[in-house]
Amino acid sequence: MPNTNRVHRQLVCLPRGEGKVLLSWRLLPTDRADAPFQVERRREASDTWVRVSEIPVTDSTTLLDRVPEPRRYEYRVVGDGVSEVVSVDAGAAPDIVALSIPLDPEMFSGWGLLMALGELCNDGRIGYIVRGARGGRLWILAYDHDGQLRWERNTYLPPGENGDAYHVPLLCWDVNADGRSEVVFYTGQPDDPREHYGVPEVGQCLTAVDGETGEVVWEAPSLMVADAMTVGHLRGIDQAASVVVQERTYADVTLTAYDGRTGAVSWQVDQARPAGHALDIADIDEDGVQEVICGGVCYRGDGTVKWEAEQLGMLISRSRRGLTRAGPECRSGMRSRTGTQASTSWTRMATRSSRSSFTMLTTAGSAATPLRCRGCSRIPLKTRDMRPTRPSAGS
Ligand SMILES: [Ca+2]
Ligand SMILES: [Ca+2]
Repeated sequence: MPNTNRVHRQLVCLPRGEGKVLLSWRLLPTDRADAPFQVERRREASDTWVRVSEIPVTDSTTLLDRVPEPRRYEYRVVGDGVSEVVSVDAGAAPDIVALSIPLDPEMFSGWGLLMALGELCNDGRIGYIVRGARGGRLWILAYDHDGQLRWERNTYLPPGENGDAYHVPLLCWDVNADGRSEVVFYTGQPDDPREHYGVPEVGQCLTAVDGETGEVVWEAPSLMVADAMTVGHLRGIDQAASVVVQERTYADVTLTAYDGRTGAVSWQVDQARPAGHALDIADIDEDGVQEVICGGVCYRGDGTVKWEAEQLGMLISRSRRGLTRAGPECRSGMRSRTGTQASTSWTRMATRSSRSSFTMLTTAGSAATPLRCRGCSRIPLKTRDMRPTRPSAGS
């Protein structure tokens, strides 16, 4: 018997002009790599589905359909279960926008704008968590996959010193391993007297709320709002997560790891070197425990230093905030020790791409054949890292 249960496959249908519709859907972890899918179409409000895939789709999760008339149709994908139904105007102009959600222009035209994605309702559908500003305070708003407002919370935080909120981070994750997603952000008090959030304040907290309801799960007192935040599994990939925050960016930083189950501080380190917008967590040695990489320093899951990169490669211009350029050490070559050749930017690039590229970087100094590139005799450079860059909002 075929499985007729409803399965959320994140089906996307986009008009591509001239009567064409592009469909894309998700291959689930429980699907075989060559799982067969059939695509079905019907006129909107019709009861009759028509199969449009001539043969089962087994080598991709996409299909380009040609419709008989330039009108609105509904689609679904049938594999192990039946996907959600998605409506599309096949006669519309080609578009790459799958979903447009209008937002309150008053709240989202100003200084607070930032968005994160996450499975708010634990149902396989991605929701949207948006940071906005209202009445001079930061707000967090959670929207369902279809754009319906689910909940909103006033953080009571004022804007930053520059009238912005670049460095007020936000994330969504199941941090306490109960099978439900949380949204984590900073909150102040209703009577917060500050004009700017960048000064210490008693009563300020790092707060985790339930993704579906917005109700508080835990609050961790925090005098400062950290510049960056990330989440990972520092006790083991199958254990509850930790939330790691980084205070300050271009000066010496403080890293704090919070136990995702309770919000208790697991460890805190003062790092006597600057960082950047590159706070990362990854299991770089594949031992099942993720490491934290910040400003060229790699920390084990318990907060002890695994290795520290030599300070080279990239310098930050303090006169022009956010301007990244190659440092003199890089142009003149460098001394090397195994496992130390990663600047902040390199580390970030490596941990976000693949383990192989990380291996390339960390063994460059000890490899029999040193890697070469333009402008540097020892380590590879990529021109995109030499360009001026702007700090990313909220990171
Ligand atoms: Ca949870
Ligand atoms: Ca590891």
